[in-house]
Amino acid sequence: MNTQDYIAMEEKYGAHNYHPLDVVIEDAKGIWVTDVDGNKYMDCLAAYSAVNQGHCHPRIVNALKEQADKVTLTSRAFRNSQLPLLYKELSELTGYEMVLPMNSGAEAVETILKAARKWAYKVKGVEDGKAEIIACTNNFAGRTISIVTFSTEEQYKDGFGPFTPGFKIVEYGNAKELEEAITPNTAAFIVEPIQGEGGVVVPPEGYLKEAYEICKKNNVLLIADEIQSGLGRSGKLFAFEYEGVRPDAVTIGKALSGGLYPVSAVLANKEVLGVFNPGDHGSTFGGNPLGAAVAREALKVLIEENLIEKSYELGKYFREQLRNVNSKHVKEIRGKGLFIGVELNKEAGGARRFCEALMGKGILAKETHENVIRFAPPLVITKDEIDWAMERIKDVLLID
Ligand code: IF1
Repeated sequence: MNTQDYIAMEEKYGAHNYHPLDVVIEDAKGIWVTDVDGNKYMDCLAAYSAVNQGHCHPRIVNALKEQADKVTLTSRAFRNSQLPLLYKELSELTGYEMVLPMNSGAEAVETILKAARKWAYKVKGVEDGKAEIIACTNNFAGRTISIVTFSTEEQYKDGFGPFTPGFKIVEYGNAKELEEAITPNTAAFIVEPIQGEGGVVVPPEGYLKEAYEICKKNNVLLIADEIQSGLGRSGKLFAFEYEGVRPDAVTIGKALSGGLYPVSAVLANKEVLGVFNPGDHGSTFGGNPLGAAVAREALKVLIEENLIEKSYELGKYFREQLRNVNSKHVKEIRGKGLFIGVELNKEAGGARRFCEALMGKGILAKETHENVIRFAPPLVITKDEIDWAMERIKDVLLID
């Protein structure tokens, strides 16, 4: 079978809930992927930052294989020998007292929404059923009905009502609006320190610090959704570090497993995660030993291979090289670390055609929000490989 055969089969039997590029990947290693026709591409999306450690990192693959031959799933009705070690290692790495493990990012977000509401009732003293949570315009936090309730992307909500009450939206980057939206019933403010799907948007300097102070002043939990921006993507362990704040809770996922297994988690101190009592919340696979073993090794690779520092340094280099291309199409180049967005002018006709042209030159990148090309390769990329990519990106940005 060739590319077209696979595409025809996928289109025939699969729900059409995506519009992927017509590349059928069969093999992947590091930053390179190979399609079924033998064509090789540089992956500049890294599965939306789930493979920060590079595709099929040998150490993480081995951790998966070894654990798969021991025990993979016990349910949380019993204990296992990997989860306590993941808890300890995550707590020591991040400085948060407690961890609640889940599987997808959306489940981690749903978990912290529940914890924030329960904290509001049990700790803050908000009247039962009245808790409010504030989110930002252009957020992306997952696809469940409660999470799309606070999406500002109409398509993500269309046809999925009725929605979950208790959410408010404020403009991303606008601390004044946040302060005005807070009431005595406000439980939490959830925010991405850098918005991914929103178009790799870095908020104005000082915004997160101001939001943190407003939350502190009003006894409101600050939740940082670092599922995409976290774990080295921004050039720091967490993007919130650029503002020197310590959110009350952090959601992580994606690269927590290096792309080998769905693992996500909520990090917080006892005051927040201590609201859960046995039986309040959970999941069949949440905290399973296979995912825990994979996540432990994925974190070790991140630290031992200095991927966070590499993301910082090579991200700076990559953005400098992009700024040196004098393209009439480019409106703004932004991002932190290897989390880069190239926003195009409206006249450029949308980012999709540039992504298709990049694919023709052996680079896989994904457009976001119509006019932004996102460059977010695995953090194992080298300077030479960035130079290789830049030769091709330059040609594409200079097309008519
Ligand atoms: C899709 C977007 C990115 C996330 C943040 C939570 C989640 C995500 C900041 C939920 C997930 C994924 C979902 C995937 C595509 C991708 C995406 F385009 F949808 F918005 F990355 F920007 N918080 N993002 O970025 O995590 O439940 O997916 O594990 O749904 O198409 P998840």
